[in-house]
Amino acid sequence: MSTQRTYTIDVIAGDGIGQEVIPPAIRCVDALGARHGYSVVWRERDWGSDYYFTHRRMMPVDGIEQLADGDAILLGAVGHPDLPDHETLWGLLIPIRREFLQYINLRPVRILPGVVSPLRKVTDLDIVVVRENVEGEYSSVGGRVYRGRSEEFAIQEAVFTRTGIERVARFAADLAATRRGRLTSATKSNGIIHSMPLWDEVAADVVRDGAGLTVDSVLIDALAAKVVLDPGAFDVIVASNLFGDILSDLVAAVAGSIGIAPSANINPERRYPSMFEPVHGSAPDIAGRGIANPVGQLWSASLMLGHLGESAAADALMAAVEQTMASGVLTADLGGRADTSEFATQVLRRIDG
Ligand code: GGG
Repeated sequence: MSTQRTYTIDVIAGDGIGQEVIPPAIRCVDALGARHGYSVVWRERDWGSDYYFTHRRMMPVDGIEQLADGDAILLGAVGHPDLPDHETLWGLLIPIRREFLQYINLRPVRILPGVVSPLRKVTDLDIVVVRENVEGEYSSVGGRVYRGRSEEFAIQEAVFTRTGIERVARFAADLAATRRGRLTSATKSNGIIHSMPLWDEVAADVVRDGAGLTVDSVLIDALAAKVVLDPGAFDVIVASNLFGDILSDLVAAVAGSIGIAPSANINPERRYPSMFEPVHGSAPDIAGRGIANPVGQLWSASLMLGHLGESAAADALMAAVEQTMASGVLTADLGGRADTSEFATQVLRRIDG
């Protein structure tokens, strides 16, 4: 009798460099499967901006239902220079996060071997941003009136619920307890007078009995400065949808490049598939040149393997990535000369041992 574990994973390479960084991730996950006793049925979805140009939508009407019975989703990038960014995001990425209640967006960042921070004195950086992922400032509540006229205005509401804040704060506190025990909550309750005081109160309630945790609440503007000046002082940062998005790009840039940063959009209850995607977008400026850094995608694939319970394979993938980087094989965004394919070949060589 076979003991092989099989996973069904939907893969949406999407746009731009998503098409270039997804194939190495698939090859690595398959190569690890051969060694670690699992196999993957990849369901490749041709969704994204090219799909939009033919169908006037980013994914099929029943796209969410098509994904619902999979074990996980591996996403590349979305965004096209000929389409408004809100069309591409709200046509694909955001519906998946919301429909599958992926309310945690986990964004770990650290300085990987072989990388020198652009701020040379920064050598100590190991932070996880826990971003609230289905509400907050990313809300569809609002509207535009008098389009194109001088009287035109837009109203954009942010939606913060007690449940939404509580669950993200709890997840972040639990995570901090498994790490260095330090939790920072990003706020702006001095200027945003309704939602942010609620954020502060609920987060404080959640962590009140967080035994052994050091907890603080820092205004987002001061926090942005502090993570640049002294990133070593931070461990886990919990933030709203928008603040978490901005902070994680900032921290990734300080750690060397946005190209390395992974993310996991998690439905912690496992009622629905979770989605794994690099933090970077489709990068039209470098798309098609084969020079994209695949590390953010490979690290995201490692997070996916960990979520599926394949922790040995997840660790082996990151070990292969880190050994490759430590050997001096780096892509151009990190000052190296390797292209996407050469980097992937080196990682695969290490996986194959
Ligand atoms: N890797 C997925 C991607 O293309 N992300 C681009 C982006 O702008 N994301 C915004 C967000 O995460 O909210």
